[in-house]
Amino acid sequence: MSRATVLEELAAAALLRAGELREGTDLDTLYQEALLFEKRDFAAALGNPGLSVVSEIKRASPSAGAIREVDPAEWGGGYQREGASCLSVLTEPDRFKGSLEDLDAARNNTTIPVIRKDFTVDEAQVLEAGTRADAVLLIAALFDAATLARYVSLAVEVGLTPLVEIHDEEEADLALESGARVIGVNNRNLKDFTVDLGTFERLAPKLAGATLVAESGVRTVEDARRMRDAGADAVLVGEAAMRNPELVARMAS
Ligand code: IGP
Repeated sequence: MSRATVLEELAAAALLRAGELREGTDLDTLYQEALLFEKRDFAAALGNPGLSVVSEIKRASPSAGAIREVDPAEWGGGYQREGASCLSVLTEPDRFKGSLEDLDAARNNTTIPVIRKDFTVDEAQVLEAGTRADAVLLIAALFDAATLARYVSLAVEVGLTPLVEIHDEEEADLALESGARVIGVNNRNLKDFTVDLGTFERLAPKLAGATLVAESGVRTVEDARRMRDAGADAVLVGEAAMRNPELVARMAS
């Protein structure tokens, strides 16, 4: 019998949370609230002529275990002062020890756009992101083509930037067909956690026209340069920035 991958486990847990969310609120109310919440422009913030840095608040992860206990308000402010263009805040509670409160705290103490980083599997969660964040992560591996396109449109409708995350050629096609303008290439394979910066280098040429974010495994200034040279508009840096926030200033150019 095959063991469920961590990705499947996280998606299943997210589906349960989505069910609770739907029981507690109706979609129309969430939709109206999302429309009213004033957004910061995440896509535009990645448009620097050089390399933009999206710095992540991540206390723990399935691949790294416990990383660092931080106050998200203070840490978000610190990242902004280091020159981050945007923030990424994990809101997944079990394996990443995040929460929506973390997202609110980081956003309220900064003026840069913030993405909700979670395993979004339901439109209620897209709308929920729209009530408190500026962008939402949509992991292509979790959707069929029609659903992904629908969630991309819904996000745009409520003023969110959808960041569609891919890891291979097939998902690259899905992302392009979904209408996403901002595409993240995850260098980490979420099924076995191996990291290869060559993933971004291989997929970037297929994604001409989109704003490109190189995600995961960017640990040094050299790694960041390598991603920029391969066509990245931005790097998304989690663990390395959590351990050494000064890196952000050195990666941003
Ligand atoms: C950051 P790293 O290797 O710098 O800590 O990675 C970010 O890319 C990673 O946290 C991430 C992620 C995700 C987390 C990428 N895609 C999806 C949760 C869900």
